[in-house]
Amino acid sequence: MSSHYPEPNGEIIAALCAARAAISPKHFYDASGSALFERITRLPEYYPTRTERSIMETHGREIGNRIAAGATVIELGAGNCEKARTLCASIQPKCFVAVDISADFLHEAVAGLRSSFPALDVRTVVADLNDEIILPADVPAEQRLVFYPGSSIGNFDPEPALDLLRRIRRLAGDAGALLVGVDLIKDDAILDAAYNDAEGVTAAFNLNALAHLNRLIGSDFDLRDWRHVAFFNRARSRIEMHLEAVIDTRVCWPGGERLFRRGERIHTENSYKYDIEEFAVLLDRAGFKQASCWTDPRQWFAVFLAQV
Ligand code: AVI
Repeated sequence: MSSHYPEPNGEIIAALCAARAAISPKHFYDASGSALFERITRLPEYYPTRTERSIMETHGREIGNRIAAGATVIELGAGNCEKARTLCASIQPKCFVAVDISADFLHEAVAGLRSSFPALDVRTVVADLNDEIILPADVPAEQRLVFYPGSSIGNFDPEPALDLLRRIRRLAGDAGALLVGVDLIKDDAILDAAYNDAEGVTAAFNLNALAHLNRLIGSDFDLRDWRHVAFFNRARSRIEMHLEAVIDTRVCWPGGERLFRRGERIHTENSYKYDIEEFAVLLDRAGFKQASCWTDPRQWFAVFLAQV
């Protein structure tokens, strides 16, 4: 195993070489990964997207009434901007800023938004949410609504999630708000099925991280040597996704290599599931002192509007 490499690949390689090998979930989202994720959101087993949508449809008017008119909407992890459409139609912001890690996907998505809302000032910012989120200087600072749907906050471990909420609090400013979707704790069988769909789209999404890494660091992962593993870890309240070597396999990259034994895993993602009170406490600790929450009849998913 080799462990000392110059940035930016150093971090990726150090994680691959760690005793518990890992790939950051941000490496899921190249163009193919973003397209696969879109397919996941439409799968029968993957309930979060449609449950969140149903909450927004049922309670959209009430949510909209609590948000200042003329706000600037900043969507984090914007992806295809589909969720922003409904929000923009109901609260009619002057400015919309789509923030995402995948540049290609983002530019395509906002083109559609611009043609549907010609008067809307639409901006794009390519950013990694692990860092401070810097917007162009002329994005209005007042009445910002940060929109973070899809329970993507669940992909951060508890401390980094709190740090991100604090960065969002700074981004929103003193008169701003956060509208955030949060997946809730439920039966193992429902959770496990959502991350092990029958069609194998989630497996393809997970394996695609290896193809992405091959391009990023010049490694030679053979996707056929790996299988998708996902399960709910109730003690830690999170779905864990891993890639497991199905044979002994040696992976090489310029300047290094690692032998993975059959059964050895690379941890690729955590997806935390919260209970409502626990998430409200997290918002409070991040500096959002008032929060309202809407949920679906089965209490599978929650949408919080958090104000400073
Ligand atoms: C983006 N994020 C909220 C998804 C989730 O459910 O944690 C990513 C995902 N991973 C597998 N399926 C979906």
